[in-house]
Amino acid sequence: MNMAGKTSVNGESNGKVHRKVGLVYDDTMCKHDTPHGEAHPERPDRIRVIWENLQLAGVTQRCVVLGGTKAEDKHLQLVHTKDHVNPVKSSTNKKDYQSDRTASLVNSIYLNGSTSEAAYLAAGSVVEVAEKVSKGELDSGFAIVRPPGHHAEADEAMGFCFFNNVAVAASYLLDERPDLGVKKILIVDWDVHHGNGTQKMFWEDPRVLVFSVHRHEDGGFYPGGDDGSYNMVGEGPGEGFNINVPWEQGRCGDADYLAAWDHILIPVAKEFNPDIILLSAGFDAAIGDPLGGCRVTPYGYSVMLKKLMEFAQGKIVMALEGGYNLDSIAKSPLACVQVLLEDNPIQGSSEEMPFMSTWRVIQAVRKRLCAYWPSLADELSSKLVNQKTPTPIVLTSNSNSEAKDNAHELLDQLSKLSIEKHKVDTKVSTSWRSDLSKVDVWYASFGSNMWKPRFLCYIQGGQVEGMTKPCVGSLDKSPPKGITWGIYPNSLEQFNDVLFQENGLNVDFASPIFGLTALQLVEKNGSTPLEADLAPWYGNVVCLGREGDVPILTMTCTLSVIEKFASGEVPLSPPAKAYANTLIRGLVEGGIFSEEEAEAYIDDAASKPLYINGASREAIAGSSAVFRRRGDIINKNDIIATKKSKLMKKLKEKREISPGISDERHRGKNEDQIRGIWNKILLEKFTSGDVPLRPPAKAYANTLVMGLVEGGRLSEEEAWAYIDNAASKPL
Ligand code: X5A
Ligand code: ZN
Repeated sequence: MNMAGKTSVNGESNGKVHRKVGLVYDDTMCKHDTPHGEAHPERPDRIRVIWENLQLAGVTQRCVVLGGTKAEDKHLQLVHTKDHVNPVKSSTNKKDYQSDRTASLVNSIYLNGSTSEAAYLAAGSVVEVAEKVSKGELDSGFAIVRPPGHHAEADEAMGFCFFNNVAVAASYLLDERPDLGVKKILIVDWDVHHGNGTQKMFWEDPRVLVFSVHRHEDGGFYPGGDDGSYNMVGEGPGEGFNINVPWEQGRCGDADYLAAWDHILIPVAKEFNPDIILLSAGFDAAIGDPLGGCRVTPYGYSVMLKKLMEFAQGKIVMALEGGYNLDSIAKSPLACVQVLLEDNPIQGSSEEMPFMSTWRVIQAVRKRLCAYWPSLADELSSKLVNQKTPTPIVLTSNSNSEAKDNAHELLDQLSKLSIEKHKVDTKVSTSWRSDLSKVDVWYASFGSNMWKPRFLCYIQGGQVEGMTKPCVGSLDKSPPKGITWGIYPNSLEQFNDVLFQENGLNVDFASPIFGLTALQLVEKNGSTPLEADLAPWYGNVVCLGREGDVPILTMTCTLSVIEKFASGEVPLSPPAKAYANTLIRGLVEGGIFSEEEAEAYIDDAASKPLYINGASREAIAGSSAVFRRRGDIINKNDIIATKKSKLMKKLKEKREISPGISDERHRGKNEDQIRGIWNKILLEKFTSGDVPLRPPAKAYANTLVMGLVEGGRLSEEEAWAYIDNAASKPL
């Protein structure tokens, strides 16, 4: 057997040379903890879950595992003052932090008897990996350390940071190890917060190019002030060697970060041509992070990292900074280590477009820095920049209050948000929007909302044909990201605003109509009713499944409403013309039907009696699936055939007259009220899935499939399998 090229001591297997990746993990760093065991987002479990997940995935065996190394004082003092280093060092012996809780929590810092040891290990470990990578002993490495470092300034601990681990390592390479030949260092800081400490330490140093992308919001986001602005480019010889990409808003995701990579960082890195890259790898811009409010996925992180591997022969040293969602912080670092190992093609995709504000920021950064980096000089093409919908107006609060740093307090607040609670409660009313704005859901459109302009009215305000009055829109008018016809990604905040408006309620409610408790319930049970008096019609929220971690929600009418149809209390009759037109537009927009076909389709649907029996009653109550069976898929030819039937013609005529105008039960009702009744009826037909073999349900399934296919994520077959699977799962 010829083993050549299969295995070798140099990490070669299957003909592929694997890269030598160093990992530092040392349990001692877990001993840094809050003095009285109070909950704090920067907690020991952060590094534990990263490590456990790497082990679980079997990557630790394929890396070079190193224990922690303590930093030397003289190396810390390359960037910190003695007066800063010494108190941290001696904090081990001090007991005053234990007796004075408030002092210990000042400036987003806490100490216990092991803080000093952990801080020395964190800085020393990054130095160790940086040295080994510079020497070529390792190709790259990841120091899984805490406490983090990038907020720490020369003489100040802040933002959970004591020593600036990455800055210490950079200075060590440049000032202490000229023998290693490292002359130019690129520091990339993708932690959601600005790396204020690192910026200051290399402010006048052209050997270190500091790049930080962060939520800024004009100085409103931690650490705040002007330091994180794109005008901060460095000074003296360091002028042009400091680059800030300050997001104007939260909720930035893969598309926003990758746009910053493609249009700022990567072209500059090409020009700068670093000898090594140090990565301040916080994972608090990750989707689900309680502090960050952004939505970068593991895939996004891996692509950002992969793009950096093109430089410095892939010599990258990752150092953990923030990241406070234990689930996200387990996944994204694993995705990154897999990139460092270069053994897997990157899995995943992003359909989102950058926010308008993202392009604005990128343009501003390029303009400010193009004097130093000629590759930034060109105006971005308007085609690129206009890929996204209007400027989002983000009204949610982005306070950097300490309360928000405290996961416990945050959870406490969230647990107070319940659908049972609609009384004005000042504490809740100030927080529910910002809290729910960070929770992602997909809104699956139905009925008239399948016509995109109509749905957008519920988000952005306005009125389209077929609406009786203008919508105010959501208080957060930022456009849904990456609209795919039929399914709209959304925040739970906006979903609430759609529910409010669909039910004729004001959007300035003091509490959500559908909060986190309700979200949990709907995911568990498949559907959940809202409080009856608040939501007379669309009082049922249904979970159609999940796309990744994000639940797909829609709303239907309740069983009691369907019973009203069944009993004849609310009569069934074709929809009003304007409303039928809206539905037709939606169907045509989806590309399933020509206008004629869509008309026939609606007519056909309107001609069907509301069929309701025990089983479908149950289905509505459980509302587990709008598309119950595979055989329920629309057959376009059938529709076209139906269209030609005489019955269709009759029904069409009937519709054009006016909805059931001669009906006894309409006496005393005005046109709007009558139309309202028909609207609900048609809505019900499009949503509940109660009527087996009823065309609207099929069409709806089709639109979902088309949306998924259009998004480029799935083949048609895969999309059907996905929908079928979602529909068949008992939720
Ligand atoms: C390293 C890091 C965040 C500090 C937030 C303090 N620090 N409010 O993510
Ligand atoms: Zn951070």
